[in-house]
Order: sequence, then C-alpha cells, then structure tokens
Amino acid sequence: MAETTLKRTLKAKIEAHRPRTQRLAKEFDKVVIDEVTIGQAIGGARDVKCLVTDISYLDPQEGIRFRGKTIPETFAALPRVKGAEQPQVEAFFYFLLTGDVPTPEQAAEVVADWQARAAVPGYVFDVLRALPRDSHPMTLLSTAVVSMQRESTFARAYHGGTLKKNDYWDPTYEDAMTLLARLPRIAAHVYRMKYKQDTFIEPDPKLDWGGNFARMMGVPPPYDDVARMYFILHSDHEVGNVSAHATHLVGSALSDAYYALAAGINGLAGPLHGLANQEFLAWAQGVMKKLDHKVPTAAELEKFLWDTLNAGQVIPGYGHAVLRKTDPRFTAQNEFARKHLPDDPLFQLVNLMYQVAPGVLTKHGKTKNPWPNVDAGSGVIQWHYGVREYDFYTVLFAVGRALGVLANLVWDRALGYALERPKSVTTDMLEGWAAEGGRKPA
Ligand code: NMX
Ligand code: MLT
Repeated sequence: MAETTLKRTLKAKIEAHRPRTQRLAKEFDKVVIDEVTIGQAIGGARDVKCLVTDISYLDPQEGIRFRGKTIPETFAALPRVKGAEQPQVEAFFYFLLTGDVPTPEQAAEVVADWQARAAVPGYVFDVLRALPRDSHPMTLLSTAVVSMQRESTFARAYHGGTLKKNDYWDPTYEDAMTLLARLPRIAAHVYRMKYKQDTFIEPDPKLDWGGNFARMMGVPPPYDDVARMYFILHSDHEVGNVSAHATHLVGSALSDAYYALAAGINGLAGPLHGLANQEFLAWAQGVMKKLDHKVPTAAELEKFLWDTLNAGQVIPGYGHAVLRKTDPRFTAQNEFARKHLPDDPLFQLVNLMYQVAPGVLTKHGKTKNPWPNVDAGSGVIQWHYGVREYDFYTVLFAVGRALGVLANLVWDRALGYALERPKSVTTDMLEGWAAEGGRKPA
C-alpha cells in the first residue's frame, strides 16, 4: 500500500518533535519537576510526575483534553460519516496520533487502510474456541491479541538485525494499525461466540469502524453511533492510568505492540479500573431487583449506598485517582442518554445516584473525589440498546482504550523513551528517613 497521509503526516510530526525531547533530555535533565513522599511510595505513586505524553492531559478539575481539545471541542471538530451523529473513530485516531483534525478524505484513507488490514486469521478463532466457555470476555480478548504476536512487524524487523532506533516507530505503527483494524471483529466475535450461540455476522466493506462493529455485534442503529461515541470517550486518559501505563511499561522493554496491548487489556480487567462499568451496572441492577424493578426513592438509594460502604465495598463508578470533579466523559454520556433514553428507568437511577451518592461518599469521608467517573453511566446506554451481557462491557472499554495506548506506544518508540525502571527502597530505609524527617541528599 502507498504511504498514507496519516503516516506521512506522523513522520513529519515525529521529526519536528524529536529535537524538543532531545534538548530537554540533554540540556535540562537535572531540572526538578517533582519530589516523592513516603505516602506516594506506598500509595501507588499517586500524582508523581514522571511520565510524558502529548496525546492527552488530565486536569483534576476540568477532566481530559485530547490533543488540547476538551471532549465537546473534539466531538465538534471531527468529521462524521453521512447520517451519523457521532464522529468517525478513524478521524479521531488520526487526530490522536498527529494532533491534526483530518479532512473527510484523510479520514477515509484510514478507513480504507484499516479495511485492508481487517481480516482476522482463522487460528485466532480456533484459540478462542479452545478456551473454557466460562472464561471472562476480557480473558478471551487478551488471549486473542497475544495469539497474533507471531505476526508482529516490529518483532520481525528488530530480530532481522538492521532496524535503527530512530525507525522503531515505523513497524510499531504498522503493528498498531493492524491491531486496531482487527479489534472490532475480534470483540464482536467474542460477544457472539459467548452470548449468541456461535452465530457470526460478516463485516460490510462499505462501513466505517464503528458502523461495522455494530453490524458484527448484530445490534441495529443507532448502536453504530453509540459505539463511535463510546470508543472515542474511552480512548485515552493520559498515560498514568493502569491500562495505558501497563502498555507503556511492557512496550518500554521493546516488547511489541501485541504484547504491550495485551498487558494493558489485562490491567483494564481489574474492578478498580475498567471492570468498574460492569460492577456499576450489576450494583444498580441489584438495587432495582430488590425493589421489584422500581426506581428507588432518594432515601432508599441512600440506604443501599450505606449498606455497600458499611460492608467495606466501594461504590463502583465513583471516585478517581486524579479527577476531583465529575468526569466529563460521564457528562458526555449523560447528555447522550438525556437525549436518546430519558425515560429509561436505569438512566433515572444513574441520575438519582448522581444526586445522592456524592453526599453519602462525602459523609463517609474516605474518598478524595465523591463524583462519578466514566463507568457510572456507560453500561446503562449499552443495556438500553440491547447489549445486556454486562461482563462484556470492559471489552468495549478495551477496544476504545486501544486507540489511545497504541497511539502512545508509537510515540514512545518515535521519541526513544527509555526502558522503564523506577527504583525501589526497603521499609527499613523508609523508617530511617521518617526518623530523620526526610531523606538527606546524597
Ligand atoms: N467508594 C468507596 N470508597 C472509596 C471510593 C468509592 N467509590 N473511592 C475511593 N474510596 C476509598 C478508597 O478505597 C480509599 O479507602 P482506604 O483508605 O480504606 O484504602 C479512600 O477512599 C481514599 O481513596 P482515594 O484516594 O479517593 O482514591 P484512589 O486514588 O486510591 O482510588 C479509585 C481511585 C478509582 C480506585 C477509587 O475511587 C475506587 O475504588 N472507585 C470505585 C471503582 C471505580 O469506579 N473504578 C473506576 C475508575 C475509572 N476507570 O475506569 O478506571
Ligand atoms: C481511565 O480512563 O483510565 C480511568 O479514568 C482511570 C485513570 O485515569 O486513572
């Protein structure tokens, strides 16, 4: 295939950016940007500033910006396929990778490129079929991704012995593009294999990524727009979150994109991270079930929230490691639901939660952020449109998250980011520094 506008643009952007990183690493490497406390060393490195990405930035008050744009600005700027309410995912990926909003023609090139790479090898489906049927859908997705590692362009080029460090990004980009092209088919296959008695729907070469995903899932419009919105909203949340960081960390060993993405997917599968969307819906359904499928009153809901907290459990979909306000991804989904499913009882429960839960969590006094995150609203929209198997929801998150983590991986290789290897210390050392009132400079 001839070089696409996306790859040509990316190459130019990489060449323009490299001197900035090189200068910082060479001339300003000793400039202090943060310090680390004992609380941070024990407490998950919260807020330690030691990762770099230009693809997105998470402000604790404002929420995410993709390439400098807020969610509403991003959605307003990007091209759409004819008749669609939501932007094209292909256009969004072009934007994430380059920082440029593509023209409809440039986005169409990405559509064609992904379609040309979309065929999933038969052995992947054999591998999936060989796994126990009760395997979690995230296990199936992760296994499918890592099973394709044998096809990595980067691994082949690296082991060929002639690949120069400055060129690492190129085969990484090729791997990322192939993986992204195949992911909707793999995800839809997992869904239909697990929940639709092994009946599969072929993709339509005329459709875009979101449109084809909805088709292969077997869910009619406007689910194509739901898919586009969902994938874009879940794509990137800077690089310190577990899925992005795991992808980045594994990639820093020059493990290829297949290994690195599988690591990210495995991290996303945790209940404190992406699995919280499944947990939220299970929690909300549990409440409604106990009330004979009626929406609770505020007083009833308050009691359910306290019961969960008093049992030592977390309220899924609430709290965040960085955010200190309502997640704008929650707001975007809430606006969509308000427009398209205002009378859905589960959506009413989501809104009642939004009124009641922050007060309860504040009174509970533990969480630094009592506001909803992305996972407190997403499952309700899926449920409304008929995707009711909620242990599948994190697979949807993973397909979207792949856009962000793979864009980051390409840039990691382009900018020559080093093997990640922070330093550990012992409890004795911490106790010694605690007694001294801080670690004295060496
Ligand atoms: N319900 C109950 N307790 C909470 C909640 C919550 N939603 N959020 C935080 N806490 C507790 C937390 O467990 C911790 O308790 P302890 O001191 O006993 O360990 C305390 O409040 C302080 O935690 P924070 O510093 O506010 O939060 P942290 O940065 O450690 O964790 C989350 C962030 C997201 C893991 C946490 O808020 C949480 O467990 N939320 C529920 C699960 C969830 O929605 N996860 C999805 C996040 C978004 N995503 O997709 O990844
Ligand atoms: C995410 O989208 O990755 C989550 O909100 C978690 C995070 O940013 O830490």
